[in-house]
Amino acid sequence: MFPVARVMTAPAFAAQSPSTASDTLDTTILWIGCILMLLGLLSFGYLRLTKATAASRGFYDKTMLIVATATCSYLAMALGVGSIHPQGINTAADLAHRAFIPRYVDWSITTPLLLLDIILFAKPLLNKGWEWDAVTIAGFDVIMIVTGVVSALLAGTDRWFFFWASVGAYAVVSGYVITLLLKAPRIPERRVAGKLRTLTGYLSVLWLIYPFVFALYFGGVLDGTTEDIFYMVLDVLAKVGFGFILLLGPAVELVDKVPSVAQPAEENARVRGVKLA
Ligand code: RET
Repeated sequence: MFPVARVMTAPAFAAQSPSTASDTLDTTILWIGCILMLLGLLSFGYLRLTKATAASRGFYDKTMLIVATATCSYLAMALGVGSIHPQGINTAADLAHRAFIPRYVDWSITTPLLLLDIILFAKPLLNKGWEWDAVTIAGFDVIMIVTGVVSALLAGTDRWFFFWASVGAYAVVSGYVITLLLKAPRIPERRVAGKLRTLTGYLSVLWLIYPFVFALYFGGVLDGTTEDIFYMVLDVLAKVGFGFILLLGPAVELVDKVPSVAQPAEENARVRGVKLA
């Protein structure tokens, strides 16, 4: 029903064309991304060694896993792996029209981990059964990325069906994060409540920019180099910036000590109508 676009890996045209100034700039941007992610990894490793407690170390480990994944993905992209041209390569302009597969593999691993960081940090707010909320939100997040890849690989109008499917999944994820943002003030420990507000607000604003970059690039408004710059800056802020906000200061060590403030009324609303034997 949806004809998948022609995927050409090494056509004669591409093999013969000399690399252009914008190719070199693209590669430089990807190397910068790789180095910044690596620096993030080293910094979080240092914080893990000097600051983590038995209860908080999971936050450090997840954050390190996130930037380690991104370091590999940026390295792969900088080395030219997995660049797919959905429309084929027939002219020089087609070379700039591509989707980097490592980018989407990276996002499908790291965005659920980022959400998990937020959900575990918000644990004092969460009702019984929150583990299922976490699975559901991570599931919608993976749907968001996978439909995003399909959208990137399709050409023509078919692309936009999947784009909107991805936006639908994004709305579920973002809606959940915003409920945590709104409930954050219920947490009595001021430093934990403040940090949760910052993390959820920061994530909500940054993640909102991705679909716009995607739509503007595939809609022909942004060129490949500008798209690369946007994604690199956003990725560094969403991973390294987010990691520093999460891990600096005492909040991550305190969250485990905060008593649950989950509201019994919300708990009851969920089980209303279920009779116990
Ligand atoms: C896509 C496809 C088009 C529609 C939507 C998208 C959302 C992407 C997001 C990505 C977040 C990435 C992060 C990476 C961290 O390094 C896939 C572009 C809604 C929200 C946070």
